[in-house]
Amino acid sequence: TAPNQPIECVPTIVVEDDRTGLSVETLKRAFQDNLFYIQGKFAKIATQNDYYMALAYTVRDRLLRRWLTTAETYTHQGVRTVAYLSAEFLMGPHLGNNLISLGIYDEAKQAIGELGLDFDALLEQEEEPGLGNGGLGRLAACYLDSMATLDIPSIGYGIRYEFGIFDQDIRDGWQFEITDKWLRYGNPWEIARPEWSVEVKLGGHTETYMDEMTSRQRVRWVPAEVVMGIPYDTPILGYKTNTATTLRLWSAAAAESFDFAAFNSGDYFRAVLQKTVSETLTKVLYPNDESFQGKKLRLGQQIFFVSCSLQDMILILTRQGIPLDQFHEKFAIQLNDTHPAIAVAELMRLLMDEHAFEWDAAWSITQKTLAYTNHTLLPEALERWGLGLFGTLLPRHLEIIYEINSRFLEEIRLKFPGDNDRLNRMSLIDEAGERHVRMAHLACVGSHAINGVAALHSELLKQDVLRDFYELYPEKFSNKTNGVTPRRFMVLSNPRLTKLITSKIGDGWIKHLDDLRKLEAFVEDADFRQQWRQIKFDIKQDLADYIKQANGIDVDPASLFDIQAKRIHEYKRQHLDVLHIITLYNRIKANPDVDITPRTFIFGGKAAPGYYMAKLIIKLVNSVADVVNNDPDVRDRIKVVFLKDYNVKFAQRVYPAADLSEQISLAGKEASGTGNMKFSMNGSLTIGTLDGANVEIREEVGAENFFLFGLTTPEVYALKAQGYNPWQYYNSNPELKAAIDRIASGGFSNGDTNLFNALVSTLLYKDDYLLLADYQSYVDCQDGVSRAYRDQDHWTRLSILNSARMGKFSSDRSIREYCKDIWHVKPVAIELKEYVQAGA
Ligand code: C3B
Ligand code: PLP
Repeated sequence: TAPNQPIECVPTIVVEDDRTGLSVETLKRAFQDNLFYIQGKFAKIATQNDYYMALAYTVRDRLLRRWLTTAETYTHQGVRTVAYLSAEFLMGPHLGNNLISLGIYDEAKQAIGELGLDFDALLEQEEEPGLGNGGLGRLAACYLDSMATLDIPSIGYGIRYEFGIFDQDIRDGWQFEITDKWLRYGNPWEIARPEWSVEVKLGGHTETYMDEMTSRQRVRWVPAEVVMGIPYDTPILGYKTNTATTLRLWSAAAAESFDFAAFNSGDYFRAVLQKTVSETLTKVLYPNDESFQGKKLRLGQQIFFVSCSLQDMILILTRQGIPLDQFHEKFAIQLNDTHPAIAVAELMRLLMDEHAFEWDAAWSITQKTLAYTNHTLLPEALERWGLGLFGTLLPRHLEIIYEINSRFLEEIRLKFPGDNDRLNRMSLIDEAGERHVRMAHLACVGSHAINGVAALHSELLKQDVLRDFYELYPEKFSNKTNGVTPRRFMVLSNPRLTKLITSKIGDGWIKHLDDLRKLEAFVEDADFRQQWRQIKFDIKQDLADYIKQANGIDVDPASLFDIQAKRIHEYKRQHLDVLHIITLYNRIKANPDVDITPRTFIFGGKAAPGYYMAKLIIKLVNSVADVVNNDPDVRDRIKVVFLKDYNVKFAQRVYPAADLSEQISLAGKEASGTGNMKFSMNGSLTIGTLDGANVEIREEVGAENFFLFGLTTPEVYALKAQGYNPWQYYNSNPELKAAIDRIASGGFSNGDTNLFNALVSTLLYKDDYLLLADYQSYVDCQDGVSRAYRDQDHWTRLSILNSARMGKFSSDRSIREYCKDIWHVKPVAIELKEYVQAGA
C-alpha cells in the first residue's frame, strides 16, 4: 500500500471496552473518563452541564462504530441514497433518543444513579436544537428516524442556524421572544467537517464564452460574493439496528479566496467585515411558519444550503469514481416544501456550467432525481420571489428558469392549443403586478413526483392549488400521509405506557406499529383498563406538578385534561377553544350550581413574532386564564393554563398527559397535522374537524371513538361561495353572542374594550376561518365529550382503542411508501466488523 492510503476505514481499536462497552460498570468508567479528559473537570467543580456533556460523549462514543461502518458500507457499495432536503429539522434532544435506540437507557440510568447523580436532570439539561418552526421541521426529524430504523441509505441536508426558533416567555400575558442560544455550551452531537467545505456564489452577473474543449458557447457566472459552507454532521441512529445515517447541516463562513483578495489590497477591515456578512447567512431561523416573507436573506439561505448539498452529492460520487450521468441513479432527492425548490435550477446549473452537460441530459437527470412534497394550501404560505430580488442574487438561476419556462410553456401550448389563460396560470413567472418566480411551479415542473401529506390534502391539491399541473402530469401525483416516530413519541416520552403495552403484546410494536392492534384483545380486561387509567392519571399528576411549578396554578389531575398544543395560527383556531371556555364560564356565572365536568384547558404554542393576531390570541388565553382561575364562583371546575415555550421537549411531556386532543382547524386548511397522531397514540381522544389527517385518524379509530364536529371542506367552499355573514350567527345564537360580548366589553381586560378589539372585529366582520359558523357544532360536541368523560371506564376503553388503532401513523409506514413509490430505494443492512478486544 502506498503511503497515505488508508488500509481500513474503520480502524482496529484496542480501547474497545471503554469506548463501546455497554455494561453499567463500563458506562460509569467511560463517563468519568469523559468528564476528566473531554470536559477537563473533576467532580468538585463540574457543573450540571459538564455532567450532561460527559454522558453525551459516552453515548456518542457508542454510536461511532455504527456510524462510520454505515458510511463506509454506503461508500464502498455505491448505494442509492435518499437525500432529504429541508430548511428545517426540529430534532428535539438527542441524548434520550440515542439511549433508546442503543438499547441502553436503563443501564445508563443505573450508572448515573450509582455515581450519585440525577439522571433525569441530566437529560433535562440538553438544549434542544430548535432548527425548525413546527410540523414541517418535526416531520423531517421523524423521517430521519424512520429511514435509519428501516436501514434506508439516507442523508438529511439542512442549515445549521446559529440561533434556532426563539424561546418564548410570557410577560403580562403577552409573548416575549428570547434568542435561542442553543450552541452556547457546545454541541456534543455534531462533528465539523471543514475539510469537506464547498463554496457558494451569490450576486454578480453572467457572461458567455467559447469553451475551447467543446467549441461551444457556454455561460459563466461572475459572482459578487462567495460564501463558504462548512458541513457539521450529526449521527442519526436507527432503533435497535446497526444503521446510523447522517444529518449534514451547513454553516456559512467567509470564503478564504475573498479574504485574500481584500488582504492583498491592504484592506484588512473590509476583509474582516466581509466575514461577518457571510456568516450572517446562517445566523438565524426565520420564525414565521406558513407565511411567506420575501426577504433576500431567506433566499440566500435557500440557495446556500441547496448548493452546498448538491455540490456535496457531486463530490461523493466523484470520490467514488461514479460518473455524473448516473447522478439520478445514486440520489433520490426529496424537496421538503418549496424552501429547497431552487434545487431545480441549481442542479441544472451545476451540471451544465460546471460539468459541461448539455441541456437535455441535465434536464433528464434533474427531473429523475427530484421529488416535491407540498405541505400547505394556504395562499399566504406559497413562496414567490420578486424578479428584481431574485435576479440580483441569482442571475444565472433566473436565466435557467426562463429557459425552463419557455420550454414548459411550449409543451402546454401543444397540449392545450389556444388556452392562454392556462399559460398564464401555469407559467413559472407570475406576470400580474410585480413579476414573481412561483417556486411551487418550479418544483412541479422540475420533479418527477409530487405529493401531498394526507389523503384530503392530496385531493385538494389536485382540485385546487395544483389543478393545472395535475391535468398536465396526472402520473406525477400521489398521496403520502404523514407519520410520526413511535420511538421518540411513545417509548422515550411515555415509558410507563410503553412498559404496560409491552407486558401484554411484547415489544414488536415499536418497529411494527400495526401490532398495537393486539391491544384490542385486552379492552374488556378490567384489570388492564385499571392499569391504563392509573398510568394516565400518574402522568397527569406529573404535568400538574409541572404546571404548579411553571405557572403557579393548582390543577386537579382527575379533571379532564383538554390540550391544544401547536403553533398559534388563526386557521388552527385556538380562539374557538377559548370561545368554548368562555361559554362554560358564562354558564357557571349564570348558574353557579350548574353541573359541569371539571376540565383543565391547557394551551401551548409560539406565534410568529410579526403575526399580531396570533399574539393577541395568546394574550386572550392568558387573560381568560387570569379571570377564570381566580373566580371563586368557578370553584375549581375549570382551569386555564398557557404553558410557555412549546418545543419538542415540552411536546414529549404533554402528549402523554392529554385526555382530549384539540384538532379544530377549519376543514381544508390543515394539510395533515402530526400532533394529532402523537396525542392519539398516547391514548387521548380527539375532538376534531374533517381536516388533514384527522379524516384518516377517524377512519382508523372508528367514528364512534372520535368527537367530530364542524363543516366539511365542500360545505366550507359552498358557504363562502354563497356569501358568508358572521353576524347572522352572532345575532341568532345567545351563547355565542354572550361569549363574544364578554370579550368585547372588557370582561377579560379589566374593562378595557380596546384590547381585543382587533380580534373581535375580525370575527364579526371577516371570520375567514368560520369560527362563528362552527361554534355551535363545536360546543355541542364538547358537551358530548363532557358526558363521555363521566363514565371513566368507558372513556378508558376509547383511550385504549385510540392507541391500538394508530399503527398507520408510524412514520415507518410513510417512509416505506416513499421508498416504494417515489424513491425506489432499498434497505441496506450494515454489518459491524468485530473489534479486537482489549488485551487480545
Ligand atoms: C405543516 C402543516 O401545516 C401541517 O399540516 C403538516 O402536518 C406539517 O407541515 C407536515 O407536513 N407546515 C408547516 O409546519 N410549515 C409550513 N411552512 C407548511 C406546512
Ligand atoms: N411543534 C412541535 C414541537 C411538535 O412536536 C409538533 C408535532 O408534531 C408540531 C409543532 C406540529 O403540531 P401540529 O401537527 O398540531 O400542527
